[in-house]
Amino acid sequence: MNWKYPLPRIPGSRAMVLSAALALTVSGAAALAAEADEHSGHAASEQAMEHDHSGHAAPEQAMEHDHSADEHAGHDAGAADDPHAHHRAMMQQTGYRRSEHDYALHDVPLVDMQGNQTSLLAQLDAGKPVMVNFIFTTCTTICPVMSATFQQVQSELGAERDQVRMISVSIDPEHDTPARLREYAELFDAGDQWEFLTGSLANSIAVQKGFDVYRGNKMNHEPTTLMRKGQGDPWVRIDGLASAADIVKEYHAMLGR
Ligand SMILES: [Cu+2]
Repeated sequence: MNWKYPLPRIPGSRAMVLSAALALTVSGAAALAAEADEHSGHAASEQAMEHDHSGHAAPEQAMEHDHSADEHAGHDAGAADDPHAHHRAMMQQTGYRRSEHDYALHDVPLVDMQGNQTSLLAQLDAGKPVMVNFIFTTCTTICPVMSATFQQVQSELGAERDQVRMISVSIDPEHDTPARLREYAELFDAGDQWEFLTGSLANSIAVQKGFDVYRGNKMNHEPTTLMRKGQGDPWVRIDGLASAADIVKEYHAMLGR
């Protein structure tokens, strides 16, 4: 284990994320969230307000009506209501579900964390196996866990990491600027093989819909990891908070070794 701690103000957070990724605890994630908020300089009140502009109307949102109502009720009352109940319940689930899919993906314009114009297919069809997840940097629930899991995956892969391309797509691209994504990538020691992508909100949603992970509201997003051996191969979809060991196991199975 060679975790670095580049951010002295949050010495405990990395360990918390890691332990959360292995044995999820609500308190650990909550503590991480609080510390991450502190680091990013976003007061809790600002974050609560963000729930508002995450409410991009969509058909799916109707199904989450109760959840949304809770979120809005929580704005004035501070933390009285729990907008993260959905995710907390999810984080207490163990195991994951594996399935295979052929997604008809369109070549959506995106922006990488250096600010360069790129596109979904340019990122995916780079002649390497790919792993994809969806995150937003101010998420205080499952995204820190998923990012810590990717961090641990790259660590477990060791030198083999150079053969895979790991991609995290922001589902809050209006907030997740390239600079913000670089900061986030550094927090998780992202190696050269791990790219973070942003772009317009419409394009982020298009990518999410392409992978059937769009849930109408960033607060409702689910922990899903997708991987593909190569162009033309099926996508292996991992639903649930799989451990790094599980993801590496599925990755190796997908490669056929
Ligand atoms: Cu999240």
